[in-house]
Amino acid sequence: MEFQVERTTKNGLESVILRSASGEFSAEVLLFGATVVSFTVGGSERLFVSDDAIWNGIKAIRGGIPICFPQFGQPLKEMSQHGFARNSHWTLARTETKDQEATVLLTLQDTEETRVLWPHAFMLRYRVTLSYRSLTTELTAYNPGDTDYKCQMLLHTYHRVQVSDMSVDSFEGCLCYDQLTKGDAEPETQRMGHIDREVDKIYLEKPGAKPIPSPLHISAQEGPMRVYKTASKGKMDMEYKTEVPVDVVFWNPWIDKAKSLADLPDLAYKNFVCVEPGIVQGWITLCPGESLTLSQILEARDKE
Ligand code: TA6
Repeated sequence: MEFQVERTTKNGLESVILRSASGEFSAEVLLFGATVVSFTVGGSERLFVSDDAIWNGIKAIRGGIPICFPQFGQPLKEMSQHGFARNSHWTLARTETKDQEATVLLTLQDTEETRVLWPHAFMLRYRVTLSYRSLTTELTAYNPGDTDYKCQMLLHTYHRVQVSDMSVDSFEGCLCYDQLTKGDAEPETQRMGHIDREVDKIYLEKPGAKPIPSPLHISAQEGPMRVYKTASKGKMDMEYKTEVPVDVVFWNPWIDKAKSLADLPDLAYKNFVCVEPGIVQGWITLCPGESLTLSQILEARDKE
């Protein structure tokens, strides 16, 4: 199967389209925020992007796969929620096509502006690969500097679904921290992840707790989606890496929170669920010369 790459623009923002020559599969990633804004399978869009998203190259796009780095949420108040990667202008480093896939590599490194927010040298490489039925997004953070830094990272993926007919299989038994109640983390009792109210849960992967399945299975009208997640830490450009646990955030704003988001139509909460692999419990320290990689594979299946 032949794949192609095309540089273009979307709503005035530079983008790269990856597609199979047949047109059966495609993906589009912006240079702004390195945000993937489309993944289509058989002509069906599998990611959600808000109709009210703001495409001004300043505010992060509401939807697709925003990148959260160097923080998730806003533990460091001097930096915006979810960090600056998702509203920074990335560099297109390389595109590549092979007989079974197409890849685009985007990079971001520290600038005067980022050093004001976060006083560290860093390099991010984001590899987006489209292949048969699958979209792989791999984010690597490097420490090219001479002092340690601590970071978090997360791929804030918006899946296009009808929440009334959607389930995630399965967080059952996984350690769950509920961001709404902010109590102690407890094992999830629900067999299937459903949405019938505001949900903002962080499932924690840690020694002694039930591992979060990889893949997670999202069942939806649009067709099943499998979400694979892995992370590793090592020395830059050296083979040996150690595995890093990957947490998963499960979010839908529901009615009231949706109304509070200016870049989301009031009723759009019905049309997406966020299943977000990331490294968000505590911080990962990268010593000079170390790297941290988070990978997500979305594998779209046909409607059953
Ligand atoms: O991923 C869950 C979350 O942290 C929610 O608490 C909600 O704030 C969501 O991210 C969206 O955040 P944003 O800054 O994109 O509006």
